Amino acid sequence: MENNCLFCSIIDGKIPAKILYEDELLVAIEDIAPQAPHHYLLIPREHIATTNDLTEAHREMVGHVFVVAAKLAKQFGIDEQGFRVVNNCMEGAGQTVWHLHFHLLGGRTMHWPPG
Ligand code: D5M
Repeated sequence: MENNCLFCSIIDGKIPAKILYEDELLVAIEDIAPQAPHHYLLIPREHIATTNDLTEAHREMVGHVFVVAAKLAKQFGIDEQGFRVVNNCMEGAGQTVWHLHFHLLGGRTMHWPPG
């Protein structure tokens, strides 16, 4: 738990969010500003600021994020159409919340390359 961290506060129940899934490693919530019909955030419980701060110790957690993303995609029926799992690392890539998180986006056609 990091002071003044939005996602730590959500994980701690101090700020409300629509929680879709949680386990010992992560919490999945609805994004407050959805960029697609389905837009969820997978947030590790551990406060890690950015992908740059990951170490070998996080290997299991990061793998788990993708396993849970696939399960949620199936649960919400976006697995066949296709979906994206996105991590924005640092301001230049669009990161605005400094607690590692992965966007799960689906329910519309995606374009490549992303903006
Ligand atoms: O993504 C940060 C994401 O966090 C962005 O899509 C909005 C979302 N967000 C911000 N505040 C909230 C709250 N309170 N609940 C749910 N979602 C939230 P980034 O990749 O850092 O730009």
